[in-house]
Amino acid sequence: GEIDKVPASQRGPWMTFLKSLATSKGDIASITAPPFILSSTSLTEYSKFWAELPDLFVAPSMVVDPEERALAVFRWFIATLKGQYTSRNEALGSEKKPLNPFLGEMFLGRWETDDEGTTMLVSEQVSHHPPVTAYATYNDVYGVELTGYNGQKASVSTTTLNIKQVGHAVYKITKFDESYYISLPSLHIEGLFYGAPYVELEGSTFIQSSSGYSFKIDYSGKGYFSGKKNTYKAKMFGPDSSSKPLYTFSGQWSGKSTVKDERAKSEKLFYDATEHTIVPLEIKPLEEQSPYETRKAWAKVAAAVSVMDYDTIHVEKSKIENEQRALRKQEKEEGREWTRRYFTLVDSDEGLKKLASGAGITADEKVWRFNRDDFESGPDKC
Ligand code: HCR
Repeated sequence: GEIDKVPASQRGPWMTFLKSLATSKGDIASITAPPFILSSTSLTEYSKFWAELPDLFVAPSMVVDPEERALAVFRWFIATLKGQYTSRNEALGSEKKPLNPFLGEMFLGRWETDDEGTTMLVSEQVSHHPPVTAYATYNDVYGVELTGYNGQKASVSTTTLNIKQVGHAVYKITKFDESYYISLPSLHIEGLFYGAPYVELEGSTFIQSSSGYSFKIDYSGKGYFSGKKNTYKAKMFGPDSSSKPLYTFSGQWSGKSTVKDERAKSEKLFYDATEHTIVPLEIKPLEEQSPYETRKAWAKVAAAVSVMDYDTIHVEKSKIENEQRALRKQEKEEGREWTRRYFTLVDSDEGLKKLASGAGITADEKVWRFNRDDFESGPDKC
C-alpha cells in the first residue's frame, strides 16, 4: 500500500498527525507525532553540519588569491549541504521530527584532526518559542570562524510542509580580514503522506564577500532544472559588480557538480560529495556534561525514542517541559529574563548590514553575537 512506510499500528495516529498538521498553521513542535517519526536528536545538534568536513572548512585560509579564495569558500558551503539536508535520510531512512530544544540547551563538541588541529563547536538554544539556535564554530590554527543563528517558519499546503529559514551565517578569515555573509535556503518536506518525509531545497540563497565577490545559488528538486533531486545552479560575480558571471556552477549538491569558467569557456569538476567522508564530532562523555547539554538533558527521552516507548517518551518530555515552565514563571515573577550563556542579542553592525545589502538582503535588526571569551574561560569549554 501507499503508506507502508508507516508501521501498521501507527497508521491511524499518522493520519491524525497529518490532519492536525494541515490545520496547524505550521506550528509543528506543538503537534504530537507518532513514535516511528520521532528523532532522538535535538535541533541544537544540527549546527555541527557546518564543519563536519574540517579540511574544506579551513581550506580558504590557505588561498592567497581572493578570487580563488572565494571559490574555496563556495566549495565548503556546497559541501555542507549534504550533511545539513540529507544525513537523517541516509542514516534513518527518512527525515524525523527532531527534539524541540529548550531555552538554554547547549550542544558542545570538537573535531580533532591531524591536519587541521582543533575545530570547536558551540551551539546554544537562545529562544524556545519561536525556536532559534545560535552557533559558533572556529579553528584557531587556521584562523577561521563561522557564527550564525537559525529559526524556521513553517507553513502547510495540503501535502507539503514548507520551511523558510530565518537567520544567516558569517564566515570569517582572520588573516585576510575577510567576511562572507551567507543566507539560508528555504526548503520543503516531501513524502509526508507516505510516512517517509525528506527535505528538498528551493529558491535562492546568496553569499557576499567583503572582498566584493558574490554568489547567487538557485536550488531545485526532481524535474525542474533536470531529472535529478538536490540540484543547484549558481553564478559567481566579481567585485566590479558586472552582471556577467565569472563562473557558473551546476549539478547536484549531494553528488557531483561542475564549474564553468565563463572567460576561458572551460568546464571541470567543482565538487564531488561522494569523495568526502565526514569527521565525527567528539563530545564529552555524558557523566562530564552539564545538565544543560543536549545529550545529557535528553538522555532518557532519547533512550525511550530508540525503543519507541511512547509512555516513557511522554513522561520524560513532560518533566523537561514542566521544569522549563516553572523557570519561565519564576523569571516573570522576578521581572528578569533567562540569561543566555554564550550569545547576546545585539544590533547588527554597519559592516554586516553592508555585506547583507550586497547580497540583496536587509540585515536583521538584531543578531546573536558569540561571546567567545566567556566560553573559553567558562566551565563548559570542552
Ligand atoms: C525542517 C526540519 C527542522 C529544521 C532543520 C534545519 C532547517 C535546521 C537548521 C540546520 O542548519 C539545517 C536544517 C536542516 C533540516 O533539514 C531541517 C529539518 C528537516 C525536518 C525538520 C522538520 C521540523 C521535521 C518535520 C517532520 C514531521 C512533519 C514528521
